[in-house]
Amino acid sequence: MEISLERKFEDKIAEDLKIEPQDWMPDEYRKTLIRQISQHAHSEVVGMLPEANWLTRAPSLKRKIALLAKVQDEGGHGLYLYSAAETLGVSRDKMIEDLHSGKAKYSSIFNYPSLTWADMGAIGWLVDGAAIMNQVALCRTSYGPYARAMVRICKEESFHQRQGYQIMLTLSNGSSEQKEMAQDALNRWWWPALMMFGPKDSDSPHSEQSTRWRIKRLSNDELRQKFVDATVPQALFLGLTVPDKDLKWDEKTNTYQFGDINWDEFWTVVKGDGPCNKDRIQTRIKAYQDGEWVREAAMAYADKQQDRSSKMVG
Ligand code: FAQ
Repeated sequence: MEISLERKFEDKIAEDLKIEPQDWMPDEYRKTLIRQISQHAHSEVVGMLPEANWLTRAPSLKRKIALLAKVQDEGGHGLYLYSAAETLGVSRDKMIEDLHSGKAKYSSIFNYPSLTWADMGAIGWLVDGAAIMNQVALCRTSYGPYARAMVRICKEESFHQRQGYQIMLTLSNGSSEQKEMAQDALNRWWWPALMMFGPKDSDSPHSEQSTRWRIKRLSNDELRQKFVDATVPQALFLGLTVPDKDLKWDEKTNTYQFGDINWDEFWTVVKGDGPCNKDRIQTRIKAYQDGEWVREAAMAYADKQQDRSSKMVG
């Protein structure tokens, strides 16, 4: 019985069909998806914080509206992703508890501070740019609810990337102080953006199995390379310098070769000792506690609605 279910699952994967919540799936496949999707959801929600920091200081009403819409979108992405993870049998409360206790991860990138307005440009351009590179590939991931959430998320992320690039373009064509601010933001966000794709393939414990199950469609290194190749010409167009002395175009492979990533820094941040890790989690815990009354009111309203409709049926 079990063998034929497993065979059916493997056949679906081989035929590139989607696995749906009601389908049988190996426990490890379910666990891997819960881990990845919940971490992805947490990244979207914690990822609201560096930009929220600048909402009250946006330089114009137009910029403020665009940034506010972007930050709200990220919260929405978190919600789609928590819902996708819930279809695998994990509760939202459990996922949030794991985030607050430090058991669950979220993207390393959100543990860096946003120091100037130019960081709003760099985050949209580089962080959303890196996120899209990964998420476009995830539109073809094997688990149906995750793949479908990604399609909508990618559409919104591409607007985010453009609003960030547009800020960088304005600053790069502005006064010398503004151009310096843009360069400084690129200097600080470039390497952390490359780290977003995760450890080198040779040091990535989950890659082999996730690739076999078609959860991952491109490897960490493949996605990182695609990001570098797409982004370096954008930096050149801005007249900015990518902070990598080893960066060079390779005629043979038609790709940019780039310098070594500081993996010690990456693991320090992932393990909880980055510049803002503690602050980010404390802020999330406080926001969750402050929102208790909203959740209670929403649940009371939902219960009342249910009461009313069961009375009407009765
Ligand atoms: N940060 O074996 P692998 C966004 C962990 S969304 C922290 O390679 P895997 C939108 C990894 O979890 C950004 N931890 O793992 C936005 C694992 O630890 P574990 C988020 C990392 O899963 C923009 C260990 O290292 N995107 O930015 C990181 O096969 C602007 C070994 O690694 C996603 O989550 C990292 N960077 O591949 C929002 C995309 N990298 O779990 C607001 C979905 C690795 O065993 C503003 N996720 N680790 O304890 C994925 O594609 C994959 O999970 C990877 C990692 C590629 C991130």
